Amino acid sequence: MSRLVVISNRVQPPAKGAGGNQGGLAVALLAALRANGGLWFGWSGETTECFTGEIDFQRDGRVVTATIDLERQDVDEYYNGFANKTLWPLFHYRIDLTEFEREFDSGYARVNRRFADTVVPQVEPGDLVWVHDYHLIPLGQELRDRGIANRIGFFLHIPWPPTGLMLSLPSHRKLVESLFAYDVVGFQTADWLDSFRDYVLTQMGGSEGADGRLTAGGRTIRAIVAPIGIETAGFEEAATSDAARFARERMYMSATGRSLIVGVDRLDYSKGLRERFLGYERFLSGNPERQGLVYMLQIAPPSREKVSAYQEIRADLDELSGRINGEYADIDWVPIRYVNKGYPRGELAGIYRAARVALVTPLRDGMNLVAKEYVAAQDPADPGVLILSRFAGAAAQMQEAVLVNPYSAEEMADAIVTALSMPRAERIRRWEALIDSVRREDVHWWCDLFLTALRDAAVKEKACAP
Ligand code: GDG
Repeated sequence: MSRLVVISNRVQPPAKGAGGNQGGLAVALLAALRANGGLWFGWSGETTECFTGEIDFQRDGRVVTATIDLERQDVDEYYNGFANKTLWPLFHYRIDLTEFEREFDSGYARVNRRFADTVVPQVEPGDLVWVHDYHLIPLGQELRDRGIANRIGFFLHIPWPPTGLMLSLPSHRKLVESLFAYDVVGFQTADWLDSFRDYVLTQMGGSEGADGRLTAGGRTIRAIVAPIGIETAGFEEAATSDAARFARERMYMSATGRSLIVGVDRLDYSKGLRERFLGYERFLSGNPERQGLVYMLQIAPPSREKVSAYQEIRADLDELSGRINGEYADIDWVPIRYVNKGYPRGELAGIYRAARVALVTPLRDGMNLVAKEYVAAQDPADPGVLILSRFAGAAAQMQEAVLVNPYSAEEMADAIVTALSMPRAERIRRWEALIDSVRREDVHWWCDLFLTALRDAAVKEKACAP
């Protein structure tokens, strides 16, 4: 079987992440690499005075991680700049937060070139190369320019914006053209793929062939839908581990019989935390008889703290949670416990299991792994209820959740009442349908789906060559 070379912005050395605060993507990629064996290349998260291209290799079983340090200017222009001040807000439909700066463009291009220069000597003939996410869209083109003829795939973890929004990016054409250097381009949902296809057909004079093939500028790619899953078996196990049991006990003891409503999100404006707090407040004000019988735990570890929009949302949520607590709390009850730190995976699984309801209500989200983790962590005999935003990619696979419009405080308040009063039989029926797809379409299924498309794409192209 071909070796896998994964390239993503950040790399999680396997040893460091074990049992720790690893994000869903890190867990997913490690699972793929362990199954295939291979190399994971990316930024270390560290800065250096002058870029050297020196690689730090670490081996853990069949997985080798290879990381490079970047210059401060790279981090400012590429990571904080183009990736997180331009592409992230724009691709999450937040044009009001999108910043366009030429330095961001050039920093993004420079770092993609640096990644290519450094990784090219590590790529062996026959390797499958899998590039991840919006930080590295032009990397495939940079690899081709350096003579890499391997099969190269790209997976976008976040939404693809509608064409009208995409056009507001000054370098939109160049960015999309560079995607045609890949063999396969994967999206989380049919909605994001539709938006991409629309751009290609209406803005590039492209055409559509069979089997998801899109041609533009004389080049053909296969565009597919591959919804990412979680490592379900591992997560189900984590939910009954000692760490999980201990966390659950802690929750029960401190809850004194109250129902827990949980939210777990990186502190990010796309996750709809402000709207969630307002929805919960509407629930409290509209249902005074339920006050004191429930509480919300919102875990929100800070992220991207150098970007001002993230500083603003943090201040905003501090203020809002404080106001709601000030207004509704009693001497022995606080309606919102708002925690700005992360918890180890096992504990998180226990917290999910202790929760009667999960609020997963992003305003826009590529997929959302928390929704799947919550389902995987439930007690089959007495499962909790998932309230899920219609605008999360996960909604396409999780129709048995209680689906809500996160912009509507009333809908959210109604959904909380529905969830809290849902009879056990209905909770079990919905959960069984949800866990079925979370188990079937797990991270291994996702990897196989993408990598099979990538292997097939190359075979078909060779077969068609004159
Ligand atoms: C992008 C896309 C897409 C959070 N707090 C803790 C913790 N987490 C973990 C969760 C989950 C992960 O972080 C977050 O995953 P999401 O899917 O919600 O979101 P993004 O970080 O925005 O990721 C997203 C994803 O890529 C994968 O394709 O689903 O749409 O935006 O796994 O559990 N983990 C631990 N402690 C915490 O306190 N251990």
